Amino acid sequence: MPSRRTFIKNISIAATSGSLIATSAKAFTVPADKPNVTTGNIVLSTWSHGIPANEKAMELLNAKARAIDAAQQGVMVVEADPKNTSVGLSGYPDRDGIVTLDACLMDELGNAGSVCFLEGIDHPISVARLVMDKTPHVMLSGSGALQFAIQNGFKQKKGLSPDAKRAYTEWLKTSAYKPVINIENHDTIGLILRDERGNFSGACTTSGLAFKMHGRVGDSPIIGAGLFVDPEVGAATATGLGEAVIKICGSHLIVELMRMGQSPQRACEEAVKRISVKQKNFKDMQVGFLAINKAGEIGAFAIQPGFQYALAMNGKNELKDAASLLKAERK
Ligand code: SD4
Repeated sequence: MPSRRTFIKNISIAATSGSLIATSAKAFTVPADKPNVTTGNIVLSTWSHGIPANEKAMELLNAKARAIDAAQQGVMVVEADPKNTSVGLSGYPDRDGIVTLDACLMDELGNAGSVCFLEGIDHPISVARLVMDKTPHVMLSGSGALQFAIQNGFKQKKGLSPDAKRAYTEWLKTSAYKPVINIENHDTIGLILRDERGNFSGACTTSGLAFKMHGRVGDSPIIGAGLFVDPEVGAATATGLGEAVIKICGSHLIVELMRMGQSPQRACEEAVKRISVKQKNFKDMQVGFLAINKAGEIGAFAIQPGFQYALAMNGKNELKDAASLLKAERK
């Protein structure tokens, strides 16, 4: 154990040469990365459905809309897609045959709104927005979230999309409950952005794991897990097995690492590494992270190969492959 004097001395040395992380065992520094500054609007989002989401968000940013409006309306494009089986009401149901939705957002001031375990509403992200704007709370769940949505003019819809109905009927043949992580498929949309004035915002929305237990809530509506925005530092979002992300407070961890000087890429890698160290079954799951910092640098990293993300900046909107901890042997 270092003496108090040594500890304090270490702190002052660390404070001059980088950022300090103190644990119960020791204090150590995180060497700062040198940023490459990028100007202009940047939108970053998960999976190939991020392309149309980015397009919408960028259109709004170019028209000088508020960062939060751009983030919200970007993910609404995906929520509204009737072919998408993992976001919005066309998503696959839980094991009781009911689609339950999770969504959250954070604005350029660090305000937050969230809904979880919400049934029958087309745009859960818009309900989350109202929670943020109109209530003293951050998160509403289940029947309370639904009641609030209906009071605010949302219409409740019942039933499954034809695709979801087919998949559910097939699943019922075995009813084997084991989360199958869509390693190569798209799932949650997490969208984070930095506008040309340096404002950050983010939005995250999903129907969650297909055939999950009724009542299961993943990382996507949890501030600090599926999404985190800090106006002073940047933003991060997650996709994949929510249970793994919640256990390390993934998005918050990444933003804190960036606060201490790590690049978004290194911070995403560190978060994935944290999962691999703490969670023995990490080889059987997929988690992907995205991050963006004040300088306009971006980061993307996943456990498994196959995680794609959409990046819009400098007049382009492109789908990219994220690097991963594990090699491509699964493909
Ligand atoms: C969740 N991260 O609910 C979300 C989406 C998901 O496979 O399940 N992806 O955990």
